[in-house]
Amino acid sequence: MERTLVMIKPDGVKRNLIGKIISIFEEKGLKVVALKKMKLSKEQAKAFYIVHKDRPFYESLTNYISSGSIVAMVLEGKDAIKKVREIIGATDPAEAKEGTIRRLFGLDKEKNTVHGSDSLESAQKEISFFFSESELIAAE
Ligand code: IDP
Ligand code: MG
Repeated sequence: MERTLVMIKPDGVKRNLIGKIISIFEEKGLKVVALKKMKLSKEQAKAFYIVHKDRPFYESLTNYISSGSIVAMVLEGKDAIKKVREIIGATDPAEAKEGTIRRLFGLDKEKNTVHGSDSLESAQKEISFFFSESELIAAE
């Protein structure tokens, strides 16, 4: 079984979409392994998105991500990384396929409601960014 990191971004938490978003993943057969709500500092947001440090949107993105609470969760399932990316949809909600979370709830290319790891390597990094080993034991 594969694990991936999903983050509900501040726009999703602010609009009371936590339950709806988790339901979508559960209905597609993904299991919640670990879950937490927290507010990231600007420094933590910059560390989480460090791969984008040279992109023009880095400053605005990290201000936004640290502007309110987020929900981080580890989801498990067959091909979880790819499956979650499909359920989330394209970065720009306007380009995301019908029925995807970003198409349903995303506000714009930055405030697109959810994050999902894009590879095995980033999933491992992002899971350990939010969760310690002892928080990752229970899969049932
Ligand atoms: P992804 O989340 O679909 O993998 P990335 O290109 O990795 O998209 O970008 C990370 C995040 O940065 C996006 O989810 C979005 O919040 C933000 N972002 C990406 N491109 C832009 C942009 O052109 N303008 C503003 N924000 C952006
Ligand atoms: Mg990405």
